[in-house]
Amino acid sequence: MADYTKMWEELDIDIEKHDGLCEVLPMFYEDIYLSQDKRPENMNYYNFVISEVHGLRIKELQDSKKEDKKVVGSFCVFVPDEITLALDCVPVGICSGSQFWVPDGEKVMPRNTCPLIKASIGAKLSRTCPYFQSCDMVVGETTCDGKKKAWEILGDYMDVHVMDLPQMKREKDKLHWIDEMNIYKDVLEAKTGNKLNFENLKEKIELVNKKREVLKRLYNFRKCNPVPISGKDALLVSQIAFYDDIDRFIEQTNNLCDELEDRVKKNEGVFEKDTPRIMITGTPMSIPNWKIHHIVETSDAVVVCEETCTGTRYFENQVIENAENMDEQFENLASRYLGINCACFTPNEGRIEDILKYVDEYKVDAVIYNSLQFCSTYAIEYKSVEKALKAKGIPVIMIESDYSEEDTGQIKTRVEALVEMVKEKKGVIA
Ligand code: BJ8
Repeated sequence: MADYTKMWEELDIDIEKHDGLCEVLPMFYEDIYLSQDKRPENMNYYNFVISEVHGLRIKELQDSKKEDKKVVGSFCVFVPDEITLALDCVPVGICSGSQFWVPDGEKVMPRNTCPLIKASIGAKLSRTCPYFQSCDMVVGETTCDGKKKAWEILGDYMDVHVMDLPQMKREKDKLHWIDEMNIYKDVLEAKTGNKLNFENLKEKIELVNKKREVLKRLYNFRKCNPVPISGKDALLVSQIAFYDDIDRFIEQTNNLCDELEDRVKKNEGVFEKDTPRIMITGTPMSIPNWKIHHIVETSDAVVVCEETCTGTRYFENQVIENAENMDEQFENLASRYLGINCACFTPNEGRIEDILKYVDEYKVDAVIYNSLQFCSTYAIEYKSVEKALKAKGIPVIMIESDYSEEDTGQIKTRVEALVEMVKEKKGVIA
């Protein structure tokens, strides 16, 4: 990586502390990612993105700012990128997945708060995340209680706009979400001086749909046996989708998919045919949270699908492109976004339907229900998911964890037991 110290200084980064962060990531990445066998060649692009995660992409954001574009950070897949992009802003997902930031988050939040929230707040407070430092504004949302209260703290440090996400999916909730998207539009228009119109919104609806389409294309290859790409690599691509330049991401991911198509034709996989196939469902996995995937894929199994917000919830369901005016565009946006089945909603049967559908589509042998510690909505929802999976004869375990490595051995033991059970069931071992 080139020397970006001057740029980081201009972003008011705590250079010394940031150096500590930059030191560990390459080793961590090498151990987890570069050690994999038979990786698709096109993963080199994503290796490069990671190697420049605090460098080139940040420089690109600064260049956009010089062209008067605003950088808008978000923490949830409900924030409509279509509106952000149509108002000539650059959206970046800034959920944090590293233990590095947790201690700083704990300075202002109770320890028994979800690590994703503590790390996100800690990333800002410690001035070690150049994405946060690049943001002209961040958009929070009223999903879980922890996040709701975190925005109040974050508001002391930067410009925060909060979108009031309904917690049910009735007609009046849809109208409320349309209203919230309109308020978001007004806030961004005031900030940028730009105006949303039918044409610029149409263009960005089509663009974001293309991003969803390519992610869906990638995931479809994971339905094959043998699987042409590891779960770790697919997760990485999804994570990068949140902050990479959208046009480049679509192009590069299509290149990767072309290679995977070729692999499938040749019956080439990254794991042996019939390797136990695991689906992960639950809370999102932000960069660099690769913990569970790494454990699974070093335990003689492969992750074939994530029913998470860094997985299917991010790209499933397109925004319908048949609108003839802006009211219809907002209606179509609301319909698509309210189709996301987050545990913050009640009832949330749609999530169970999705999980059962993916079990069939991805030929899943077992499910790992992954919940970040202290996330009560996902933890509580486990029981109904477990019941539905058991009724279908699909083994499931729940893993509650944080970003630290302390419980890795214990989790590995449980995952190995699950994999053994699958192998016995499939008759792979006597
Ligand atoms: S749509 S999953 S991205 S809210 S894990 S912070 S819920 S205590 S991240 Fe999420 Fe949007 Fe829902 Fe998806 Fe709270 Fe739970 Fe932590 Fe969570």
